[in-house]
Amino acid sequence: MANNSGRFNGKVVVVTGGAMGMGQATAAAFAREGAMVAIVDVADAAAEAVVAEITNLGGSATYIRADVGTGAGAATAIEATVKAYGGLDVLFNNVGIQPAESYCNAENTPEAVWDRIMDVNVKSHFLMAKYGIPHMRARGGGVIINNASVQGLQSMPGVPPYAASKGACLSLTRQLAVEYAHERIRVLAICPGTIDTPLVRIALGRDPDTYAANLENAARAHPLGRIGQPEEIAHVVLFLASDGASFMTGEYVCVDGGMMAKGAWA
Ligand code: BMA
Repeated sequence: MANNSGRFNGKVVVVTGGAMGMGQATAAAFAREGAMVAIVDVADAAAEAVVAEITNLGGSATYIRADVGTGAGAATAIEATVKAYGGLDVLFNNVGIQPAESYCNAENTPEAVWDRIMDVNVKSHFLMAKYGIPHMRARGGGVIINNASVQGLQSMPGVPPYAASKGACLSLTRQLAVEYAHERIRVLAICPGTIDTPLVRIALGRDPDTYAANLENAARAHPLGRIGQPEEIAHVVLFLASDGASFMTGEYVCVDGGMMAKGAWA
């Protein structure tokens, strides 16, 4: 494949939510560097398009349809990956949702919205780890990277389940890291700021009249003066999954244009 550095030659990588946004960019980046990539999602057309994009360039990718917020879905995703590629080295727990109907205070948050966000954003991370770790052990180690958010570190009005899910991702990252370090399984998290993805377009475009203003505000909240691109997340995930990060585990990395560095008074 073009630009193959070989950094991930022979490695098997699973990306949940791999059809779009950060998942798509990261799946493509892993494939460009030699990995065999299982793209797990429920958005068939978008996922097939990512697979076609990768395979047309000579890379290896396959689409696995599974709802990883359920035990059966996560088990299927891992089994199908191992069947396709013979093992598992890297798990990017990327999938996340922040649906328009979730923007409200706790009193008005329907229980079903809370449950769905928790299932997709955090339970899926647990379930994919649960079913994936035995296969990493069989290879003598592996890397799990959880996609959290700056919203797991600081907060704002209107996001109770989303914020709670992202805080939980960070705690789970630390816990798994401590538990499995002795088996050479490293566990890390990233905290993206606002990234140009379908999730963020939904978030900023809840009211189409204010979309442009919201986008400008979002850009201003980042000291670098703009929102991020999915490829800028992919670069960091690949580094964390690589041997270059061999002494990192249990840590999160903000990829947020300086947002978390900025004081409220600044
Ligand atoms: C993300 C999403 C985005 C938001 C960003 C920064 O996780 O919630 O909608 O812009 O955090 O707050």
